[in-house]
Amino acid sequence: MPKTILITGANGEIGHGLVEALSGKPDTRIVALDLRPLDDHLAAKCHATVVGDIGDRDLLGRIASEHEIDTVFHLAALLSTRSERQPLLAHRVNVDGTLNLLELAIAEARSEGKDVRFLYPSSIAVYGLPYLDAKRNAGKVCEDDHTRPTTMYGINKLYCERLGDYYADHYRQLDQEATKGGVDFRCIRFPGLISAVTVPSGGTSDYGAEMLHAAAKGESYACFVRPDTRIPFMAMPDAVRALLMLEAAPKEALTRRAYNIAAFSPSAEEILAMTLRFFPNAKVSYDPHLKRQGIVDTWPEDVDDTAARADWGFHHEFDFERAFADYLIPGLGV
Ligand code: NAD
Ligand code: AKB
Repeated sequence: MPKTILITGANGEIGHGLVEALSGKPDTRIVALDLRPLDDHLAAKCHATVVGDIGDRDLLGRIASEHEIDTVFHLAALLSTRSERQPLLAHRVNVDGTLNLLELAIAEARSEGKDVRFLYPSSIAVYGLPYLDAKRNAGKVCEDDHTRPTTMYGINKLYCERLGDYYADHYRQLDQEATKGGVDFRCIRFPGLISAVTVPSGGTSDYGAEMLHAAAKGESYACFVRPDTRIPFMAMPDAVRALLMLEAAPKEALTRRAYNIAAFSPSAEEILAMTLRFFPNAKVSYDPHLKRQGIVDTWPEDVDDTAARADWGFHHEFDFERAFADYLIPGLGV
């Protein structure tokens, strides 16, 4: 029996990498859902594609009745900058939408008497360092420290992690009838991701990827954060590989539900220096945006990913140097 995987937000940056990676696996059927039609080359790799809103519970019900879902990768969300611009919409999509997907997963688990794996991409935005010196002195932040986010997006992500715990651990306790199967919720707190094939939009870590993609196109770029701004980043292939590794990990090996993962933590100035190595004519200026700067100033400079390494063998393949030399620059196709 092939395994059926529902991917929400499948047309986004992670979705592009995930659909490609999963389509190479035998006995896997991808059901892709996004507000926007999937790019043609991605749609061709899916068993079914649905254009629609994760807020539409009737639509989710129809998807569940047409497909026996084994795993959900719930990627659909509004990212941090967009969420600050439209906080009510962000709450509706990021929280209510996630609740709808968790309901779909638990209903599927109960009707089929099996565990449904639920992979949730959280973010370094769940952290909130109160001021710059605290950020600079915090070192590698562990999962249980500094979880006082100040953005709608970070608050949404942290709360949805808790919702995942609830659906996995507590949802059944007051139930009269004991049922087999439940939601096996697993979550990664991703750093800012940089892809060679897609350009981000709506996030606050976007400056790294935007700088590089602008340089590759010969366009000038005004970076919206100060040169000394430092947050964790990761190359997209490592992020997609991490999701697949966590999905495949045996349940008994997992000691927590939400895991940090890390790769490299350059400052904006160091990203520019690396970009100039490959594009010496890149035209980059700094024009810090007060609010966006304020967001990244609360995110950690680095995170501790000891638990991910110990529990499910996470390791990054791309450090800063290799991410540019072996993945980003060749993938940009210039
Ligand atoms: P993205 O913005 O590229 O993709 C999100 C996708 O969700 C888009 O294709 C969009 O059309 C879709 N979408 C938005 N609202 C929807 C709705 N109501 N119904 C259905 N689809 C909807 O984002 P991404 O970079 O691919 O991120 C995927 C997930 O990973 C998000 O949950 C994001 O918070 C998380 N994440 C991303 C990063 C990063 O740097 N890219 C870092 C940490 C966490
Ligand atoms: C954003 O900037 O909102 C995302 C993230 C780090 O979660 N890229």
